Parts: sequence; structure tokens; C-alpha cells
Amino acid sequence: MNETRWDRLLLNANLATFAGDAPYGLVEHGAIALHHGRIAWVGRMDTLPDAPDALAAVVESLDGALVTPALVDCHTHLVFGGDRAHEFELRLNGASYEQIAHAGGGIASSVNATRAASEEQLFAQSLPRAQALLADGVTTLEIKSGYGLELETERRMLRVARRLGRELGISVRTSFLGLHALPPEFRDRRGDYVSLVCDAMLPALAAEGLVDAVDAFCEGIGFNREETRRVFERAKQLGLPVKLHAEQLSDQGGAALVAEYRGLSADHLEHLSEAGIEAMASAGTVAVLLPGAFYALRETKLPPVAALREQRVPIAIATDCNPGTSPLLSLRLAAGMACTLFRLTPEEALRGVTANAARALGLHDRGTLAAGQRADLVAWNVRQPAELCYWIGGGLARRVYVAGELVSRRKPSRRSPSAS
Ligand code: DI6
Ligand code: FE
Repeated sequence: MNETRWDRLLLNANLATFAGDAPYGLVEHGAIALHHGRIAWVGRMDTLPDAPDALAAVVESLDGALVTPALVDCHTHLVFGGDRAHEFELRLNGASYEQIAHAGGGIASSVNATRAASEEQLFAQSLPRAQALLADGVTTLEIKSGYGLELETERRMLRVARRLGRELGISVRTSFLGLHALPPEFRDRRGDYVSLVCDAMLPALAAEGLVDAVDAFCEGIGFNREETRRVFERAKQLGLPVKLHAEQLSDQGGAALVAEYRGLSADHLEHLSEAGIEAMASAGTVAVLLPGAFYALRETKLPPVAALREQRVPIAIATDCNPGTSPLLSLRLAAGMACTLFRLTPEEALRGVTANAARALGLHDRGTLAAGQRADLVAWNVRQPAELCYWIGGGLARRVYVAGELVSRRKPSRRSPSAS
């Protein structure tokens, strides 16, 4: 056997590479070679340097299936105890998210359920959620803490996040979200809680290798700019990148603050101002839009997509998977909602769950199909990229590869849904 042969060669694919200038970076009648966990070659089949069998140990035809980079979900709160279906009912009866939070529900009720759950229970409850995302094409997943609000439970959440990555064989990036809500035991002692987060919790969890980035909820019902700045300063000292829940329910100037720290992303952004956009544009901070929360809260104020485009701020889309405002288990559906609700083009939405989502996590080795990138990719049961945003529901991911290895496989459907 020829030692220099590629591990695997996929033929007859419609490749949405998100590299190059063509719409979607599309390469029709394409081939893609995987070797040692990386993409070794991408291009049109008729430009392959030799006969397929001479080039690779395993050769497979995809019969014209669409292949994309595997999806990257860059904002989730996927690890939590319990659920909040009851609050869903309350909201349908007219209660607002903020009213429920003020009455002791909301994030606080998930904090109680999460504190009460053992590590094993938290893992068992979170695993099916991560599996659902994976089955729908996600192989890189950000997971935040923030339902513990004390050291032990925050640690437990982050350990569960790491374990999900290990056991599912996917990439998990963790964010410490100590400033998510004020824990009830610190009522009237806000400053003390912020000090605890900055001086004890964050340094301890960072030292244990559990923190890849630092996030906060900068909002009227969350933390103000000065409190957020304190945790950002500590993150900076520890050499950790920052990101922020900003301008979700009101304009707090959070986007400009996170841009000042050259943050990875500012997320939500329905109430983002022109000044916030400019600050993000000059800092290279990614705008992460979360249509699941917009939908579930029945918001009406749209994020300023046209202005973000104009200022060339990269846009990413994520599920925000969480028990309160976005119990969403499909990133592909989030991309579709970004089109329908926020008027992104399907190409923008799909870049938003691949290349730009990777950038929002500070990862430069994934999110496009190009030689040298990680071989994280999905072969879909559709032919055209726009179909990934167009179909609502349905398990469309045929095969999911992580670092060149098949991790999830569904029966190939002979036809795309459009042909049936
Ligand atoms: N914004 C969100 O979308 C989630 N957290 C946040 O700061 C919601 C969290 C929850 O309601 O449980
Ligand atoms: Fe969130």
C-alpha cells in the first residue's frame, strides 16, 4: 500500500466551502480528501491529480450530496438542571420574562435546580441536548456556566461541559458566566458577589483549566457596565478572552465595552446602537445573533442587521440553548430563523454557523473547507446550501465527520427532501 495515500476521499459532492469568492464558496462536482484529521485537498473532481483509488485508502461517493464545514454553535447554556416549561406557560398567559425574573423565577429557578443536581445527574440531563445538536451537524460547541453562581456548582457545570466534549468526541469551549444573575444569598450585597466572582471563583476555575473565555450578562436585570468591567479586568489579567451578553433587552453600552477589551463577540444585540456597531467594527468583535431567544420571548425589536453589514461586522448565529429563553436544539433551525426573522440571506446565516461562529470562539482551524483545516464536516441529505435554512425540522445530516472520523451516520436518503 502506498504510504502517502490519503485516509479518505469523498467524491461527487456539492461543496459549500465558505472559502473563496463564489456564493457559499460552492464547488460543484467536488472532491474532498481527509488525512490525519485534516483536510488534505479540496476541488473539482475532474482536477484530482490521479485516479481516486491511487490517491486514497477509502473512497466514497456522496451522489451529489451537499457537504459543508461541520456547524459551530458559539453560544449555549446547554448544561443546566431541570426545565422551565412552566414559565413558558406563564409567559403565554401574559407574564414578561423580566416579571418572572423579579418574582424569583427565571434564571434563579434554574440555579436552584442546577445546585440540587449531582455531577452525574447534570451530565445525564445535558447529554441528550448535546447529542441532538451533534445529530444536526454541530461538532464544536460553546457551553457557559452561570446556573451555579457559587464555586462548587459553577465548577460542576464546567466539568460536565468538558466531559460532554470528551464522551461525544466533539470540541467544547467553555465560558465562565459567573455574572449571570445575582444569587439570592447576595441580595443587597452586589459588590460582594462581584468581588467573589473576580477574586475567588474565576481565578480558581481558570487555574483548574476549566475556563476558555469569560462572559457576563450586561443588562438591567443582570449586571451593569462597571460590574462587567471588573470581571473583564480580571479576565485580562488571567489572559482569558472575553465576550458579552449585550443589548438584549435594553441598550447598556455593553457592545462598546466588550469591544474596548477586543472581545471575541457581543451577543444578542437587538438594542445595539450605532456607536456600539462602530466599536465592534474597529475591534473585530463578532456579532452573535440569537433568533431562538427573540422568537421564544416574542420580541419585536430586530437587531440592526443592515448597519452591521454596512460596517462589515462579521455575523454569527447560535442557538443560545437554555432553559428559559431559548430551548432550541437545532443550530440549523437557528440559521433558518435568522433568515426568516432577521432577514439574513441563507449564505450569511450559513457563514454565521460555520466560519463566523468559529471566529467568535477564536478558532481559526475550522469553519471552512480548505486544505489544512480540521476535517470536521457534514454530508447532508440535500443538494443546495439554501435548503439547510429552508427546511424546518427533519434530520438532514447524513454523515458527520470529526477530525476525519465518522461520528454520526443516518441512512442516506436517495433523494433530497425536495425530490420526494
Ligand atoms: N441571556 C440569555 O439568553 C440567557 N441568559 C442570558 O443572560 C437566558 C438564561 C435563562 O433565562 O435561563
Ligand atoms: Fe445566552
